[in-house]
Amino acid sequence: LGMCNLLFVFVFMAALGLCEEKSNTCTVIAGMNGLAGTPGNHGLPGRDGKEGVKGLQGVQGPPGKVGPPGSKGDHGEKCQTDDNGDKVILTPNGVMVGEKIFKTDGTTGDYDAARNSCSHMGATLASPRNAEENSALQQIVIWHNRKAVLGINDKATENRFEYLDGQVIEYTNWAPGEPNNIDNEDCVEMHPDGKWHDRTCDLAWLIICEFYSH
Ligand code: MAN
Ligand code: CA
Repeated sequence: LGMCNLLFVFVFMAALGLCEEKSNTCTVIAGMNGLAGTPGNHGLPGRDGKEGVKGLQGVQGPPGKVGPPGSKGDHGEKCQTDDNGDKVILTPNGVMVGEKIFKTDGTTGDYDAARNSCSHMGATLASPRNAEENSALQQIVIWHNRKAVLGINDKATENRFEYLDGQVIEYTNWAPGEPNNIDNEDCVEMHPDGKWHDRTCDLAWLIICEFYSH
């Protein structure tokens, strides 16, 4: 054994002897503070908080369902082709053919009333002067399903049918067997088929006037 080891053993044994001798009175010197412990477990949940402030308005939602169908609209304007293949603009109360406009307000009256009514509107009683005008006028007669009186008569001379200005008519569309003057008939009516019949002037007809668009 070297010197150093001998010394170590000596000191070690001496220390043991000391403590054995003085074990009842051994003073314990306070140690250093320990390290901090690990964090504790989570605590119990807290009580409910107060109600929060109102949130912001949300974004617009998706479009709603389709609504129910609307009510029926007014009669619109009808562009149609007449019996002769001519294009006419037809409304419930009027038809435009060439530069002429046939128009009714739906009222009825005898020949004198019809003539006066049209005159008051700055117009004349409807007088179709060709097949195109005749079929255009016919559309209104069909629409109202009422015979109309024409601005044509043979009041002055029997069987000499003339327009309101006194000129002899240049176009006719008599029904078969007409005019027959069966009752001293000086006035002319149009039926829904577009054909003409001479009749007495005191009947009640649909009043249709003619205007010029220029
Ligand atoms: C029938 C036909 C016409 C005539 C009328 C008169 O309809 O004979 O020609 O104008 O009767 O009521
Ligand atoms: Ca007749």
